[in-house]
Amino acid sequence: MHIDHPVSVQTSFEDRLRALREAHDALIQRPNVRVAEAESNGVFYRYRYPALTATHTPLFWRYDLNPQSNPFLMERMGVNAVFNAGAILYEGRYLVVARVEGIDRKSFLAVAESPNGIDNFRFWNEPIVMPETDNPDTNIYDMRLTQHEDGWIYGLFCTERKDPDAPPGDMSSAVAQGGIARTRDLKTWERLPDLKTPSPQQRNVVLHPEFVDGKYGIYTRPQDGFISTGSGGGIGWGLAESMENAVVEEEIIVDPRVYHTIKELKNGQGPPPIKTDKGWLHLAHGVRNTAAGLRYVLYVLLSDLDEPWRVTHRPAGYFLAPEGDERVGDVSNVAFVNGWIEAPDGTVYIYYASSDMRTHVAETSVARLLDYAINTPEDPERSAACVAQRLDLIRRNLSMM
Ligand code: M1P
Repeated sequence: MHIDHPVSVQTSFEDRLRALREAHDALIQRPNVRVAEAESNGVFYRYRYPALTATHTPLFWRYDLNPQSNPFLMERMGVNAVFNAGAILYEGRYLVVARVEGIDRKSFLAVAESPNGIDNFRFWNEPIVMPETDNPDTNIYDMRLTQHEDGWIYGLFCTERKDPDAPPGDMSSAVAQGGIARTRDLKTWERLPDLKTPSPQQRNVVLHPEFVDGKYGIYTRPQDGFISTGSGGGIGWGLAESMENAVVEEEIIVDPRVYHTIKELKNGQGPPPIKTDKGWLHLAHGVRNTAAGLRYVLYVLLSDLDEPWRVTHRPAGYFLAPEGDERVGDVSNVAFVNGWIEAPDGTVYIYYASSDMRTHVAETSVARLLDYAINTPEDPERSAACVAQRLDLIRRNLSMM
């Protein structure tokens, strides 16, 4: 009979701890590598390794490191995934607020910091302690960070609670709403009341960085149910007088769902838009249904500088779709984004997540994104028109050869 001795000897515990620490340090310190020129479409560059995974979380979040209470040095509280990260350049530091999902399925939010925005992401010692409202959240996730011109950093996130009207035995029906908190240092957070809108549910709610007509501009995603947007027509927009009691009385649709496109089923604003001299650059996600389930991809929009709710350019199709290993995870075939950072030199780091598992970084620039947004043809919505569009490109190219 094999007897598994609880370690028995202190050195075994120490050896195992040393091995875990060495592996963890090596992971955190591994330099990330931008893909080769020919592996990029020129619009953006992927990096070879994920920027953040469950394994990047500190050992002391997962293990009881006391040999007396954990003689086998077993993981006590595992982490399942690190994904859907908000991002901000804070006092010159590259910070993301990641959605960390425990193996108990509950998500919480935690700051990880990198010296360069690409690699060496290290979590701060403690996750964010997000105060609850009178109606406690069951789950919180997907924070969008906005440095607002009022001086606060706002974190808007999804708060999910069990549907109080769910019939007995229904353990799935839930209600999603826009949670709001603000901070000055990303350490101490003040929770504000959830956003109120005319829509039954909300997810993917994002605060515009500047006042519009003296009010707070808020991107919304009206939805009838927890999963299905139902009659919710796309990415919405509304104004709120204050963030201390944020109410959007009227929602308009700024980017609708469209038949036979990458956003036929659902869409949602990603991070807060980036201001440029040609308009506001937006990154969003679009969802379509397939025989293999939902497919989430990222797309770009450009909107008017003075009227950010008025979209001026809609490049056709997706900007980034999950590929290779990115396509596999707890929710496969998903690319999702809620964070990007514009560096002082105009480089843009996009923190996208794959398949609800891990966080990646892609690199582009404001100049490239503007060129892409302005010069990529819009979707003409019919095969024949798409062929005409492509023939135009082919013939112009051939005429130069
Ligand atoms: O599972 C994919 C994504 O599903 C939701 O996004 P949406 O509301 O657009 O369907 C979110 O729960 C998101 O966190 C998740 O990544």
